Amino acid sequence: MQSVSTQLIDDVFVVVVDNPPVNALSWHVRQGLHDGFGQGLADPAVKAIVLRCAGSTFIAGADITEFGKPPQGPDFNAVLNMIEASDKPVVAAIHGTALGGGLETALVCHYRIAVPSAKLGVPEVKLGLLPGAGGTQRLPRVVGVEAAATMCSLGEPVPAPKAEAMGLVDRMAGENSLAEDAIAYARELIAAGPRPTRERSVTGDIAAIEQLKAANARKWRGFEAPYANLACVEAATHLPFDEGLKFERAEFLKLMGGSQSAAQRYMFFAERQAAKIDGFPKDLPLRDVKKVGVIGAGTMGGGISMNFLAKDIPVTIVEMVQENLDRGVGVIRKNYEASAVKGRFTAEQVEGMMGLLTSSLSLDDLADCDLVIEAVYESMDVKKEVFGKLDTICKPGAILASNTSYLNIDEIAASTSRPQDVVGMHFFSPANVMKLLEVVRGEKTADDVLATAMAVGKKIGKVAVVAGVCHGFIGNRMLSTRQQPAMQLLLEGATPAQIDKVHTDFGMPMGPFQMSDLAGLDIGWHRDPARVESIRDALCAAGRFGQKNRKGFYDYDEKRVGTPSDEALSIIEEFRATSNLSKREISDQEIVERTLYPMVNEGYKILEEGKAQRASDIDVVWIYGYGWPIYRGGPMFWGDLEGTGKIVEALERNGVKVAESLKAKA
Ligand code: 3H9
Repeated sequence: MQSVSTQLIDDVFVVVVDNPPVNALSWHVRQGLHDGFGQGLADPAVKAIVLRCAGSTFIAGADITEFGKPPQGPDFNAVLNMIEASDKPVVAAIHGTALGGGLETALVCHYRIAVPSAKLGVPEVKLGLLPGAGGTQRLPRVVGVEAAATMCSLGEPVPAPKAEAMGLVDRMAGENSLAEDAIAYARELIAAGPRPTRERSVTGDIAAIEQLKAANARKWRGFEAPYANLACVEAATHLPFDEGLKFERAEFLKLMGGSQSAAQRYMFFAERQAAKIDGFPKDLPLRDVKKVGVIGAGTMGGGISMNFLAKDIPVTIVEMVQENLDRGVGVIRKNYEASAVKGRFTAEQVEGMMGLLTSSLSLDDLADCDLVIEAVYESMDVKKEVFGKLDTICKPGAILASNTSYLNIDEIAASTSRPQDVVGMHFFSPANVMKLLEVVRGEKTADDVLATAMAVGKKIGKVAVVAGVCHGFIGNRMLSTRQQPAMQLLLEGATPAQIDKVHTDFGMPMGPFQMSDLAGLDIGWHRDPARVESIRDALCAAGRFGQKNRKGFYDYDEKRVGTPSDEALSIIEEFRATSNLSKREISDQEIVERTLYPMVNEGYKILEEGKAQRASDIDVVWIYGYGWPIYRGGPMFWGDLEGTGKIVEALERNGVKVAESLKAKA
């Protein structure tokens, strides 16, 4: 396989990597670099060397598909050491993204030239890894401890102009003249000669490392990789270079062999796989979406609108009452302004986005929209009425989407004369923040409507997943299999705090009862205080509605920080007394078995029924919609790690009907 070519242009030798789509460092690229540089180094006519890439990007990293497979081709570090040891100056010419092993390759080159649009970074931490080819040792020698620690532990790429200011890029090239500019630069450097990064000294203060840990303590809870990255950068400050490399290698191998990185690498591909619709050609023509209508200016409708406005897509938002419309538009503005204060937008951008928003009290104003998303009250009758009206108003070919989180899309579609244009687009609250979008495929949804809804999701920065019609689709359907046993455990003697802690220790952002309090306990409550048939009824009857009135399963202070509530506990005790259950000790393990294992089981049922295309889509839903810890890879991946045999045994012991496919796997 020939993925590296070379060329001698007068006295400058050019090595070109061409390994689409992202020029990853597959074994044949490492081989090609080894051979190409070998040739350039041996040739006395060569006075300087340029490394550049064909296609849309510089090397975007190691080839992740090779991880975990038997090694092939030359050792990457050996190739890098050979480049760094060159006695002729070596220039990396960077466009697109120089990421991970790609940036590490650029760091062994003695100088770096980049186009203004390029980005440079070490995103390994997002794969549960660290730069394992010298990045943690060379980066602090080029940009200093603080910048290196930040780049390694957060994994965010740096735009080329900023990289130049940091000293990571030495020279900016013209956006369209990189190849020539790099050769000219290399020629200029012949007199200066090589500048091996390993020989430079580390600058900066390690106090920055502790500051990063303190600032990100919450975000990094449960993660191993950010800390390992920082340990390596810190090692660079006190170990000789080769010792530092050994330290980095050992840390890298530890992470690579662990389950966190396996989960995060799996998610990298799962996320990309989710965008694919089985049986659809890649080039299926899509419908044009240039103007969007949103019905409902409440929390969901407002959040949904913000996604489109932020991508320069005009939105018409419709409400029934002027006061609600004004409030909804006001909230959108307030949210944007708050982001502007944090530096995410400029004041002009906020005005620009608000300028794209039209508000209206009439559905008639949606007549020219290409996509209309309904986000009204969760009632089948109300939704049917809205869709019936849309059918008479919207232009032919417009996509009619419902943001319902539970209801049957087919029934909604049947209230129109164009069920082929109807699809579910289920956003997660807050809709402008949460990355998940469940795209619900109705029985009659046209292929191009489904594909367009998925593409729209991608355009507005969501991870979109196809779901089939069933109660609660993928995410909420699995959620309910957790909520029911959690309630039952309360009756048997566990406390809300104990159950929630098991979930937060597992890595979830909140437990089942914290989530119920956030959503509101009175949602769907029958509103009859005399009718107490569940713990939820008892809490509502006592006026405990959740965070909204600072009393739910927990008591909340004015900052909405919850503490266990004696009153809630005694309401639970009283309710237990009306049942014939006696209180007993509940172990944390039992909580895992009874609340998490049923979710895995439900995932298998969803797959059996064809309501999700693949197991990894279910994992994507739980990671991006509900905050399942990415380092545990989602419920399906975690189920395999935990052991399907163990799960089946516990489910059967607890009287849960086990999915046939799960049984078969056990
Ligand atoms: C590393 O470098 C370790 C070293 O420190 C040490 C070693 C000792 N490998 O995202 P896209 C595929 S770790 C294999 O849709 P975009 C991807 O699956 C690595 N395949 O495009 C997809 O395939 P398909 C550190 C890869 O334009 C196709 O390329 N580097 C890799 O939206 C297009 O990808 C990273 O973590 C890879 N490294 O974004 C960077 N990367 O079409 C990871 C991509 O079949 N990559 N593919 O679905 C990215 O962040 C984005 O892909 C990138 C392009 C920004 C480059």
